[in-house]
Amino acid sequence: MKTESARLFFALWPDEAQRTALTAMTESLPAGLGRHVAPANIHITLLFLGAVAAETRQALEAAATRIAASPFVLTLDHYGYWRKPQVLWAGSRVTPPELRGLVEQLQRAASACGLSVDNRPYQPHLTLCRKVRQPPQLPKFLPFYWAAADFSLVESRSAPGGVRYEPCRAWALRVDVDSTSGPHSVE
Ligand code: 3AM
Repeated sequence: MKTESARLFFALWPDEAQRTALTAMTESLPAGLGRHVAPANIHITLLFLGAVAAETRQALEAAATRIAASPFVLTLDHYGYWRKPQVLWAGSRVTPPELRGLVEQLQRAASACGLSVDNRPYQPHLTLCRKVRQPPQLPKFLPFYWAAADFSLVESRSAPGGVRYEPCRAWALRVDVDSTSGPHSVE
C-alpha cells in the first residue's frame, strides 16, 4: 500500500506586518519583469525536503521540537539574480550565526529521519519574482530587517492558479532553551 506523503520545506514564515512590508517590496519591482511571488507565498526557505511520508514527518516534527536556536535579525540588503532558474531574489550579505546554526540543525534532523538534504552552503534568499529572463534594471534596494522569532514547516500544494504554500506548524526560537522541557511549540 502506498503511504501518504506531502511536499514539505522548513522556512521563515512572515507575520502579517512583515508580509505587508515584503509585499510592498515585490510590488515596487518594475512591471513585466516576470511572475511576482504571490503575497501569501512570501517566505525564506531554510531547508527544502521534497516528498515526505507521513511516518517520517512525525519523526521530523519531533526532531524539530528539540532544536535549540536563538532568535535573530536577518537584514535583507540587496537584490540577486540567478540566471539558470531565472529567479530574482532579495538576499543578505551577512548570514547571522543563529540562522546558520538553525539550518545545520534542520539538516541534521532531516538526515537522521532518512531524508536526503541539500548540503550546499546555505544562502538565505527571499524569492521575489520568477521567470525573469535577463538581469533586470532595478529600483534602489531598501533594506528590510526580518526579526525571526520562529521557524515553520510548510507544505507546498499544487493549486489551480499555481503553487500554494501552507504553513502547518511553527516552533519558537528561544534565547534560553530549558533542557528539561525543550523549546515551546507556537502552534
Ligand atoms: O524559497 P525559494 O522560492 O527559493 O524553489 C523552491 C522554493 O524555493 C525550492 O523550495 C522552495 C519551496 O518550494 N525547491 C523546490 N524544489 C526544490 C528542489 N528539488 C527546491 N529546492 C531544492 N531542490
